[in-house]
Amino acid sequence: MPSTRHSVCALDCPDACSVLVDVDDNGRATRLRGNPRHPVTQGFLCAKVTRYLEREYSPDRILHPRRRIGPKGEGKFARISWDEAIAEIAERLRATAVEFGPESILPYSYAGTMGYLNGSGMDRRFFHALGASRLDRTICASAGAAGMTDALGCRYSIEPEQFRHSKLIIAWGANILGTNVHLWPFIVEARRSGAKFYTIDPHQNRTGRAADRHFGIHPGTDAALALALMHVITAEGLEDRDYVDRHTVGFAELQEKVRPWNPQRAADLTGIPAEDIVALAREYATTRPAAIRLNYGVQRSERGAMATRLIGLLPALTGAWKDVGGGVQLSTSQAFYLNRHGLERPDLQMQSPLGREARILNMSELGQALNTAEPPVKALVVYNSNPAAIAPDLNAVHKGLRRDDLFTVVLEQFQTDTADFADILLPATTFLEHTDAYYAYGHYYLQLARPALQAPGEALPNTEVFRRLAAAMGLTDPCLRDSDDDMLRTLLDTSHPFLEGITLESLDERHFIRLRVGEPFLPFAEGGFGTPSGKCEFHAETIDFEVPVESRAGDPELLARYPLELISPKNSGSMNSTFGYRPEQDAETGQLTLHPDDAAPRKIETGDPVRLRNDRGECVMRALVSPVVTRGVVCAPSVRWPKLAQGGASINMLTSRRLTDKGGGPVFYSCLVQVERLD
Ligand SMILES: Nc1nc2c(c(=O)[nH]1)N[C@H]1C(S)=C(S)[C@@H](COP(=O)(O)OP(=O)(O)OC[C@H]3O[C@@H](n4cnc5c(=O)[nH]c(N)nc54)[C@H](O)[C@@H]3O)O[C@H]1N2
Ligand SMILES: Nc1nc2c(c(=O)[nH]1)N[C@H]1C(S)=C(S)[C@@H](COP(=O)(O)OP(=O)(O)OC[C@H]3O[C@@H](n4cnc5c(=O)[nH]c(N)nc54)[C@H](O)[C@@H]3O)O[C@H]1N2
Ligand code: SF4
Ligand SMILES: [Mo]
Repeated sequence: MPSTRHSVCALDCPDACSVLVDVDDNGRATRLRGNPRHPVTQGFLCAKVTRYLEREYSPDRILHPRRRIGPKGEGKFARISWDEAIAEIAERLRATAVEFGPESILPYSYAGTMGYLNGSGMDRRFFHALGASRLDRTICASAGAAGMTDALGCRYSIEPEQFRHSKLIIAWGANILGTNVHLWPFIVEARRSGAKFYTIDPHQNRTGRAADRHFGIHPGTDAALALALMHVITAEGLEDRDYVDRHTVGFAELQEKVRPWNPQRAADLTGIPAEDIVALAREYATTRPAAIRLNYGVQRSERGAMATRLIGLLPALTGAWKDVGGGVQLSTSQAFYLNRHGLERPDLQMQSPLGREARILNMSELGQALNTAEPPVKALVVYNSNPAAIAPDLNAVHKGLRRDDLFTVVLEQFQTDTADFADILLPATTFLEHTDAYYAYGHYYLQLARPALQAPGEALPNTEVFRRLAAAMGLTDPCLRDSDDDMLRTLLDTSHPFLEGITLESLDERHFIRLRVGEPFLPFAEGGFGTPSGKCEFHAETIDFEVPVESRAGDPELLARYPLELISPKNSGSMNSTFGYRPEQDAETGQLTLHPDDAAPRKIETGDPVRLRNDRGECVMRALVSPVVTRGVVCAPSVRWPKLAQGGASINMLTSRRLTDKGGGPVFYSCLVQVERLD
């Protein structure tokens, strides 16, 4: 009988959709649909995942374990059995730990799946029990998390469903139509009731083109804009006096701090005219409810944490948190107070041969970790990630991955650039094929998915691979033998009130359950900030502003050689590098948008091949000349598969190893380059 099964989209996307899988008599899926009952999914999926069955049943899936037979990076492999693969990995890891110490082993993973078990479950237990190096998972959001925590003492956000009540919505470094499409229907609803929708972005992408107003800001200058908005709000007495008095600390000092930030000063830095800044400040402070959708674009620059913090302070000045449909949304993930300690078992490090907490290596500095760390990294285990495409300063990363004395294991679904560097390559299941529980960073529903489809070939879930490795290495802690359901029960074993009453049984029955955050969730309507005082603490003494070194106002010597600001934001048709093998995806990520005023002196026209370069590297793309980018900015949608690009080089050959002001994040969008036409 044809049937419909439930799943959850596991991709690294705020929407975390509830998915329905139509299955035919033979257990083969015929269609994926958005669950109409889920309040945020609302019955539709994005274009890329609507087509996910092509990926699921692709002849290019990795179906069996493989051992490398050619040089590293070439991608030549021979099939081996699971027993051989596990035995060989166990033996190599054991020998490496004995010779160089367990910290010479490094796991490397990110959010290929947002599932708890396959993302941070048995893998963490395994590496903790070994005493392997720990990985600081900073590649995406850590600067923003640090900035928001500085602002609010925690990271609660307003929820998508509330946007329908807003009267002014600002997408600040947020490409909603491209990366967060399930927020859009709520914005459409708000606009039908008269709301205005503005975007603040150096690139007027699809979202910006659909806005009532677009503010084309210079990259990395958002803090200056936020300071000037505060200047106008406080100078004109537009703050919410009652809210400020009752729920904030340090207003007088803040007012003093922002006094020098007159609109003209911010205009010079941001490129947004002073009168527009004044008008925006007035409108923002006097429109209720006012919502800011701040996504992660702002924090991928050198001063990204400070910018996030200052934007995060705005609703405390205007009292926007009091309103349903008012406040800021960056991420909702913090409210998922599950038992991560029990899931990940960091305490196992103490019983490991290391006997203490292992060192932490920052994933955004993978190039340094592989080339210069002491003690050296001798074994690398990669899963849920494609570092050979997505990491900054990619030439250094490739150099490290090519080392002959590095033993590399990769768990993958597809033959990515990273897979090409593997010594042993293991076939991984997709989210349609394994059990997992899912948090979200764009809504407040916890979800559970059971396998909807049978795994093809010999593909295995990450959980099972690490279970087998633990057994082969003679690791004895009983938690290393836990089943997926055992791990789920541990994960749900928490006394936090937001999780009250949520059990494995109720999740199995209902598939998604709203956290008990209240409805609507108004985290700071009555104060309740995550600070010692419970108030929003402005801490004006720690507010400062610096322009990024790599920007038009930055290092003049660098600017003379590399006069264009490169941003490499998300593509619309993929998920970072996940669908990079699709030809139309390769075309999208192979295109560089330049402003006509920057193209003309370089004699570049649409369709021309162009070379981008800086001191770190170069790559070749195809030009699209258009005023949708701010003058002086070039935009390369990311992330392309390097091996599909000319010379094996994509945009991350140019991005910097520098880290953000806080949080240790990468500065993908603070990057100076030169562009020239290729003849
Ligand atoms: N289709 C699709 N969806 C995705 C992804 C994908 O690759 N493709 N990736 C997923 C992931 S991993 C994440 S983290 C989220 C991210 O989702 P977003 O944060 O929305 O994505 P970004 O493209 O990183 O940045 C958003 C916007 O910030 C702009 N921007 C760049 N620099 C600046 C700046 O200095 N100031 C301002 N104001 N704006 C700036 C960019 O032009 C972009 O339009 O999306 C997720 N969803
Ligand atoms: N230039 C530039 N670089 C960027 C960014 C940018 O905006 N510009 N964005 C950055 C950001 S925000 C992020 S989050 C990172 C993303 O970096 P990654 O998390 O590495 O991103 P993906 O390209 O989504 O790769 C995920 C991989 O995991 C695999 N995978 C999926 N599910 C599973 C599973 O269950 N098991 C196993 N073993 N594998 C699985 C997929 O096949 C895919 O190859 O990229 C960063 N890099
Ligand atoms: S990628 Fe995002 S929008 Fe698309 S189906 Fe998955 S969760 Fe939904
Ligand atoms: Mo991300």
